[in-house]
Amino acid sequence: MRILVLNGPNLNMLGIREPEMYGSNTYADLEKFVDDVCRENGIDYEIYQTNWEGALVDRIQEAYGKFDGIVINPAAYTHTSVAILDAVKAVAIPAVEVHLTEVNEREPFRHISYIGLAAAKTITGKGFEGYREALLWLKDNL
Ligand code: DHK
Repeated sequence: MRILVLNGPNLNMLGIREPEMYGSNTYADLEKFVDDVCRENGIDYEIYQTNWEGALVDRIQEAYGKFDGIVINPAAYTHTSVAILDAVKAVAIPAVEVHLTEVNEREPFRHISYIGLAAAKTITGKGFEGYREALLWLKDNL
């Protein structure tokens, strides 16, 4: 089983950005966390972060025929991107949406999720643990 883990804009700033909201762990820490979970559970994976919407669309399209599941935190594009929603629908690869923070308890514009319309599951507010839950959910349900 191959899982693609995608992270959107500003997640590369973890550890620096709004630590009271996102915590003090860095993006490198998140990469290591995902690596540890995948190793422990025999999951073959790739992880990719970009600040560019089109790059996320490209990676989702390129996953067609190569990956069995997607874990995606589109970050701010969650709330704006029809293009990312359409890409996930186009490849029809089961996707789990993850957010580090509890988006539904933040500003109203963060309550809207386009990707959520195509996601098999949504996990919010659990920090890095949300990625573990997403990876294991895909492992158990694919
Ligand atoms: C990350 C972001 O960068 C925000 O734009 C989203 C999400 C929330 C998160 O909780 O992981 O609104």
